[in-house]
Amino acid sequence: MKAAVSSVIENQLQNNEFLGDVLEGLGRKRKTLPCKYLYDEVGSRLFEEICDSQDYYLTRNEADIFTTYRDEIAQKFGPETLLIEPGAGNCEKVEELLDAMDSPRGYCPIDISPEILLEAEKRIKKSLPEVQVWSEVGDFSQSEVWNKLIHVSSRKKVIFFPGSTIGNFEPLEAERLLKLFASNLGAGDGLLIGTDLVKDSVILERAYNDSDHVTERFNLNLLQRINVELGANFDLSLFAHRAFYHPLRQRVEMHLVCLKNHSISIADTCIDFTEGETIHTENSHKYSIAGFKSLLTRSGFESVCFWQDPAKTYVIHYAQA
Ligand code: AVI
Repeated sequence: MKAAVSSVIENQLQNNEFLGDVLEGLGRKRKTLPCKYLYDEVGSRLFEEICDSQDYYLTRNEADIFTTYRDEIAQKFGPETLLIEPGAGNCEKVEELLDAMDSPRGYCPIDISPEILLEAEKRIKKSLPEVQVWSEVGDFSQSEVWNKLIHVSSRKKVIFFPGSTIGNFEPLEAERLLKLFASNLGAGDGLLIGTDLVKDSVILERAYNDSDHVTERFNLNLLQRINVELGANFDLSLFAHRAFYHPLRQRVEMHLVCLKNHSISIADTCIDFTEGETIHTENSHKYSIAGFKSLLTRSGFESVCFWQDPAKTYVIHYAQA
Protein backbone atom coordinates (compact mmCIF):
# COMPACT_ATOMS: atom_id res chain seq x y z
CA MET A 1 0.00 0.00 0.00
CA LYS A 2 2.84 2.34 1.03
CA ALA A 3 4.66 1.55 -2.24
CA ALA A 4 1.48 2.20 -4.25
CA VAL A 5 0.97 5.61 -2.58
CA SER A 6 4.58 6.62 -3.13
CA SER A 7 4.42 5.61 -6.79
CA VAL A 8 1.25 7.74 -7.23
CA ILE A 9 3.08 10.72 -5.66
CA GLU A 10 6.11 10.07 -7.85
CA ASN A 11 3.90 10.02 -10.98
CA GLN A 12 2.30 13.30 -9.93
CA LEU A 13 5.70 14.92 -9.39
CA GLN A 14 6.87 13.72 -12.80
CA ASN A 15 3.67 15.05 -14.41
CA ASN A 16 4.16 18.43 -12.73
CA GLU A 17 7.69 18.62 -14.07
CA PHE A 18 6.48 17.57 -17.53
CA LEU A 19 3.71 20.22 -17.46
CA GLY A 20 6.14 22.91 -16.30
CA ASP A 21 8.64 22.06 -19.07
CA VAL A 22 5.90 21.96 -21.74
CA LEU A 23 4.38 25.31 -20.72
CA GLU A 24 7.81 26.90 -20.48
CA GLY A 25 8.89 25.58 -23.91
CA LEU A 26 5.64 26.48 -25.68
CA GLY A 27 5.60 29.90 -24.00
CA ARG A 28 8.80 30.94 -25.74
CA LYS A 29 8.92 33.10 -28.85
CA ARG A 30 10.54 30.20 -30.69
CA LYS A 31 8.58 27.25 -29.36
CA THR A 32 10.50 24.23 -28.17
CA LEU A 33 9.98 20.98 -26.26
CA PRO A 34 12.73 18.98 -24.48
CA CYS A 35 13.65 15.91 -26.54
CA LYS A 36 13.74 13.66 -23.46
CA TYR A 37 9.92 13.64 -23.56
CA LEU A 38 9.94 11.89 -26.95
CA TYR A 39 10.51 8.62 -25.08
CA ASP A 40 7.25 7.50 -23.47
CA GLU A 41 6.29 3.86 -24.05
CA VAL A 42 5.03 4.51 -27.59
CA GLY A 43 7.97 6.81 -28.40
CA SER A 44 10.51 4.26 -27.16
CA ARG A 45 8.91 1.58 -29.32
CA LEU A 46 8.96 3.90 -32.34
CA PHE A 47 12.61 4.75 -31.65
CA GLU A 48 13.43 1.02 -31.72
CA GLU A 49 11.68 0.86 -35.10
CA ILE A 50 13.77 3.82 -36.32
CA CYS A 51 16.94 1.99 -35.25
CA ASP A 52 15.92 -0.99 -37.39
CA SER A 53 15.08 1.12 -40.43
CA GLN A 54 17.25 1.04 -43.54
CA ASP A 55 17.60 4.85 -43.71
CA TYR A 56 18.76 5.30 -40.09
CA TYR A 57 22.31 3.97 -40.57
CA LEU A 58 23.62 4.98 -37.11
CA THR A 59 22.55 1.94 -35.05
CA ARG A 60 23.51 -0.58 -37.73
CA ASN A 61 26.93 0.93 -38.40
CA GLU A 62 27.75 1.30 -34.72
CA ALA A 63 26.80 -2.36 -34.17
CA ASP A 64 29.11 -3.34 -37.05
CA ILE A 65 32.01 -1.55 -35.37
CA PHE A 66 31.36 -3.38 -32.09
CA THR A 67 31.14 -6.74 -33.82
CA THR A 68 34.35 -6.15 -35.77
CA TYR A 69 36.46 -4.65 -32.99
CA ARG A 70 34.93 -6.00 -29.77
CA ASP A 71 38.07 -7.96 -28.75
CA GLU A 72 40.37 -5.02 -29.51
CA ILE A 73 38.06 -2.70 -27.56
CA ALA A 74 37.83 -5.07 -24.58
CA GLN A 75 41.62 -5.36 -24.52
CA LYS A 76 41.92 -1.61 -24.03
CA PHE A 77 39.92 -1.96 -20.79
CA GLY A 78 42.09 -4.68 -19.24
CA PRO A 79 40.88 -7.26 -16.67
CA GLU A 80 38.40 -6.71 -13.83
CA THR A 81 36.88 -3.58 -15.29
CA LEU A 82 33.55 -2.27 -14.10
CA LEU A 83 31.39 -1.13 -17.02
CA ILE A 84 28.93 1.70 -16.31
CA GLU A 85 26.24 2.51 -18.87
CA PRO A 86 24.34 5.79 -18.40
CA GLY A 87 20.92 5.74 -20.13
CA ALA A 88 21.26 2.00 -20.64
CA GLY A 89 17.61 1.38 -21.62
CA ASN A 90 17.22 -2.30 -22.43
CA CYS A 91 21.02 -2.80 -22.21
CA GLU A 92 20.91 -4.37 -25.65
CA LYS A 93 24.29 -3.16 -26.84
CA VAL A 94 26.39 -4.19 -23.88
CA GLU A 95 26.19 -7.98 -23.90
CA GLU A 96 28.63 -8.46 -26.76
CA LEU A 97 31.12 -6.19 -25.02
CA LEU A 98 30.77 -7.80 -21.58
CA ASP A 99 31.22 -11.19 -23.23
CA ALA A 100 34.50 -10.06 -24.83
CA MET A 101 35.88 -8.53 -21.60
CA ASP A 102 38.50 -10.34 -19.51
CA SER A 103 36.85 -11.25 -16.14
CA PRO A 104 34.68 -8.11 -15.89
CA ARG A 105 34.19 -6.77 -12.36
CA GLY A 106 30.54 -6.11 -13.19
CA TYR A 107 28.05 -3.94 -14.98
CA CYS A 108 26.15 -0.86 -13.70
CA PRO A 109 23.31 0.25 -15.98
CA ILE A 110 21.71 3.61 -15.10
CA ASP A 111 18.26 4.50 -16.42
CA ILE A 112 15.19 6.48 -15.38
CA SER A 113 12.89 3.51 -16.03
CA PRO A 114 12.98 0.89 -13.22
CA GLU A 115 10.83 -1.51 -15.26
CA ILE A 116 13.18 -1.51 -18.24
CA LEU A 117 16.21 -1.95 -15.95
CA LEU A 118 14.67 -4.88 -14.13
CA GLU A 119 13.90 -6.68 -17.36
CA ALA A 120 17.38 -6.02 -18.76
CA GLU A 121 19.02 -7.15 -15.51
CA LYS A 122 17.13 -10.45 -15.67
CA ARG A 123 18.21 -10.99 -19.27
CA ILE A 124 21.89 -10.27 -18.57
CA LYS A 125 21.91 -12.51 -15.50
CA LYS A 126 20.57 -15.29 -17.68
CA SER A 127 22.92 -14.86 -20.66
CA LEU A 128 26.04 -13.89 -18.66
CA PRO A 129 25.52 -15.41 -15.17
CA GLU A 130 29.13 -14.74 -14.13
CA VAL A 131 28.69 -10.95 -14.51
CA GLN A 132 27.51 -9.06 -11.41
CA VAL A 133 24.90 -6.39 -12.17
CA TRP A 134 24.17 -3.31 -10.03
CA SER A 135 21.31 -1.30 -11.57
CA GLU A 136 20.70 2.31 -10.57
CA VAL A 137 17.47 4.18 -11.27
CA GLY A 138 17.97 7.87 -11.95
CA ASP A 139 18.84 10.67 -14.34
CA PHE A 140 22.44 10.17 -15.48
CA SER A 141 22.87 13.88 -16.21
CA GLN A 142 22.52 14.66 -12.47
CA SER A 143 25.25 13.89 -9.94
CA GLU A 144 22.88 12.26 -7.38
CA VAL A 145 22.65 8.94 -9.20
CA TRP A 146 26.44 8.78 -9.59
CA ASN A 147 26.89 9.17 -5.83
CA LYS A 148 24.89 5.96 -5.37
CA LEU A 149 27.52 4.03 -7.35
CA ILE A 150 30.39 4.94 -5.05
CA HIS A 151 29.98 1.75 -2.99
CA VAL A 152 30.89 -0.46 -5.97
CA SER A 153 34.67 -0.86 -5.69
CA SER A 154 36.71 -1.69 -8.77
CA ARG A 155 40.26 -1.68 -10.11
CA LYS A 156 39.15 0.17 -13.21
CA LYS A 157 35.94 1.76 -14.46
CA VAL A 158 34.81 2.41 -18.03
CA ILE A 159 31.75 4.49 -18.89
CA PHE A 160 29.98 3.12 -21.95
CA PHE A 161 27.89 5.73 -23.79
CA PRO A 162 26.91 4.41 -27.24
CA GLY A 163 24.17 5.37 -29.71
CA SER A 164 25.30 8.96 -30.46
CA THR A 165 23.22 10.05 -27.44
CA ILE A 166 25.84 12.73 -26.77
CA GLY A 167 24.66 14.33 -30.05
CA ASN A 168 21.29 15.18 -28.48
CA PHE A 169 23.00 17.57 -26.05
CA GLU A 170 23.87 21.16 -26.98
CA PRO A 171 27.68 21.47 -27.23
CA LEU A 172 27.98 23.24 -23.85
CA GLU A 173 25.63 20.73 -22.24
CA ALA A 174 27.64 17.89 -23.81
CA GLU A 175 30.77 19.35 -22.24
CA ARG A 176 29.03 19.62 -18.86
CA LEU A 177 27.90 15.99 -19.10
CA LEU A 178 31.33 14.70 -20.10
CA LYS A 179 32.85 16.67 -17.20
CA LEU A 180 30.35 14.97 -14.89
CA PHE A 181 31.45 11.60 -16.28
CA ALA A 182 35.13 12.53 -15.80
CA SER A 183 34.49 13.61 -12.21
CA ASN A 184 33.16 10.13 -11.47
CA LEU A 185 36.24 8.39 -12.85
CA GLY A 186 39.78 8.04 -11.54
CA ALA A 187 42.98 8.65 -13.51
CA GLY A 188 43.33 5.99 -16.21
CA ASP A 189 39.64 5.02 -16.15
CA GLY A 190 37.94 5.01 -19.56
CA LEU A 191 35.10 6.38 -21.66
CA LEU A 192 33.80 4.46 -24.69
CA ILE A 193 31.47 6.71 -26.63
CA GLY A 194 29.73 6.60 -30.01
CA THR A 195 29.31 9.69 -32.20
CA ASP A 196 27.78 10.23 -35.60
CA LEU A 197 30.08 11.92 -38.12
CA VAL A 198 29.47 15.12 -40.05
CA LYS A 199 28.61 14.03 -43.60
CA ASP A 200 26.66 14.72 -46.78
CA SER A 201 23.35 16.37 -45.85
CA VAL A 202 21.41 14.04 -48.20
CA ILE A 203 22.42 10.99 -46.13
CA LEU A 204 21.74 12.80 -42.86
CA GLU A 205 18.35 14.10 -43.92
CA ARG A 206 17.29 10.68 -45.20
CA ALA A 207 18.14 9.18 -41.81
CA TYR A 208 15.74 11.60 -40.07
CA ASN A 209 13.05 11.45 -42.80
CA ASP A 210 12.87 7.69 -43.25
CA SER A 211 10.78 6.36 -46.11
CA ASP A 212 8.46 4.45 -43.74
CA HIS A 213 7.65 7.71 -41.89
CA VAL A 214 8.53 6.20 -38.51
CA THR A 215 10.48 9.32 -37.48
CA GLU A 216 7.44 11.40 -38.40
CA ARG A 217 5.26 9.28 -36.07
CA PHE A 218 7.97 9.44 -33.38
CA ASN A 219 8.01 13.25 -33.56
CA LEU A 220 4.19 13.66 -33.65
CA ASN A 221 3.79 11.23 -30.76
CA LEU A 222 5.16 13.96 -28.49
CA LEU A 223 1.95 15.97 -29.04
CA GLN A 224 -0.14 12.86 -28.48
CA ARG A 225 1.73 12.26 -25.21
CA ILE A 226 0.94 15.82 -24.10
CA ASN A 227 -2.73 15.22 -24.95
CA VAL A 228 -2.89 11.95 -23.00
CA GLU A 229 -0.78 12.86 -19.97
CA LEU A 230 -1.53 16.56 -19.60
CA GLY A 231 -5.07 16.71 -21.01
CA ALA A 232 -4.14 19.01 -23.91
CA ASN A 233 -6.12 19.15 -27.16
CA PHE A 234 -3.52 19.15 -29.94
CA ASP A 235 -4.96 18.18 -33.34
CA LEU A 236 -2.07 16.15 -34.78
CA SER A 237 -3.30 16.69 -38.35
CA LEU A 238 -2.45 20.40 -37.96
CA PHE A 239 1.29 19.65 -37.57
CA ALA A 240 3.89 18.15 -39.91
CA HIS A 241 7.27 16.55 -39.22
CA ARG A 242 10.31 18.44 -40.53
CA ALA A 243 13.96 17.39 -40.13
CA PHE A 244 16.88 19.12 -41.86
CA TYR A 245 20.64 19.46 -41.55
CA HIS A 246 21.96 22.82 -40.36
CA PRO A 247 25.54 22.90 -41.73
CA LEU A 248 26.77 25.82 -39.61
CA ARG A 249 25.55 24.27 -36.37
CA GLN A 250 26.51 20.79 -37.62
CA ARG A 251 23.26 19.28 -36.45
CA VAL A 252 20.05 17.73 -37.70
CA GLU A 253 17.14 19.71 -36.30
CA MET A 254 13.75 18.12 -35.82
CA HIS A 255 10.65 20.33 -35.75
CA LEU A 256 6.86 20.10 -35.85
CA VAL A 257 5.53 22.66 -38.32
CA CYS A 258 2.12 24.24 -37.71
CA LEU A 259 -0.01 23.97 -40.87
CA LYS A 260 -2.78 26.44 -39.97
CA ASN A 261 -3.41 29.30 -37.50
CA HIS A 262 -5.12 27.86 -34.41
CA SER A 263 -5.03 27.69 -30.60
CA ILE A 264 -4.77 24.79 -28.20
CA SER A 265 -5.17 24.56 -24.45
CA ILE A 266 -3.14 22.78 -21.80
CA ALA A 267 -4.22 22.94 -18.15
CA ASP A 268 -6.17 26.23 -18.54
CA THR A 269 -3.39 27.82 -20.58
CA CYS A 270 -4.24 28.81 -24.13
CA ILE A 271 -1.40 28.70 -26.67
CA ASP A 272 -1.65 30.28 -30.13
CA PHE A 273 0.01 28.77 -33.18
CA THR A 274 0.61 30.56 -36.47
CA GLU A 275 0.84 28.81 -39.83
CA GLY A 276 4.48 28.07 -40.61
CA GLU A 277 5.82 28.42 -37.09
CA THR A 278 7.51 25.37 -35.59
CA ILE A 279 8.02 23.56 -32.31
CA HIS A 280 11.69 22.59 -32.15
CA THR A 281 11.72 19.07 -30.70
CA GLU A 282 15.29 17.75 -31.07
CA ASN A 283 18.86 18.48 -32.12
CA SER A 284 21.19 15.74 -33.21
CA HIS A 285 24.74 17.08 -33.34
CA LYS A 286 27.27 15.57 -35.71
CA TYR A 287 31.00 15.70 -34.98
CA SER A 288 34.19 15.43 -36.99
CA ILE A 289 36.82 13.21 -35.38
CA ALA A 290 38.99 16.24 -34.55
CA GLY A 291 35.98 18.19 -33.25
CA PHE A 292 35.00 15.42 -30.87
CA LYS A 293 38.58 14.90 -29.70
CA SER A 294 38.76 18.55 -28.78
CA LEU A 295 35.44 18.28 -26.87
CA LEU A 296 36.95 15.30 -25.00
CA THR A 297 40.04 17.33 -24.11
CA ARG A 298 37.97 20.30 -22.91
CA SER A 299 35.98 17.90 -20.72
CA GLY A 300 38.97 16.37 -18.93
CA PHE A 301 39.59 13.32 -21.13
CA GLU A 302 42.54 12.31 -23.23
CA SER A 303 41.67 10.61 -26.53
CA VAL A 304 43.33 7.19 -26.79
CA CYS A 305 42.01 5.78 -30.07
CA PHE A 306 38.90 5.38 -32.21
CA TRP A 307 37.23 2.85 -34.50
CA GLN A 308 35.09 3.42 -37.60
CA ASP A 309 32.81 1.44 -39.92
CA PRO A 310 34.14 0.72 -43.45
CA ALA A 311 32.02 3.52 -44.99
CA LYS A 312 33.35 5.96 -42.34
CA THR A 313 29.94 7.18 -41.29
CA TYR A 314 30.27 6.68 -37.53
CA VAL A 315 32.96 6.66 -34.83
CA ILE A 316 33.49 4.97 -31.49
CA HIS A 317 36.02 6.89 -29.40
CA TYR A 318 37.98 5.53 -26.47
CA ALA A 319 39.34 8.12 -24.06
CA GLN A 320 40.94 8.14 -20.63
CA ALA A 321 40.27 10.36 -17.65
C1 AVI B 1 18.72 8.88 -29.49
N1 AVI B 1 19.31 9.75 -30.52
C2 AVI B 1 20.75 9.52 -30.60
C3 AVI B 1 18.64 9.71 -31.83
C4 AVI B 1 19.35 10.68 -32.80
O1 AVI B 1 19.77 10.22 -33.86
O2 AVI B 1 19.50 11.85 -32.47
C5 AVI B 1 17.18 10.11 -31.70
C6 AVI B 1 16.47 10.20 -33.01
N2 AVI B 1 15.71 11.19 -33.40
C7 AVI B 1 15.23 10.96 -34.59
N3 AVI B 1 15.73 9.82 -35.03
C8 AVI B 1 16.49 9.32 -34.06
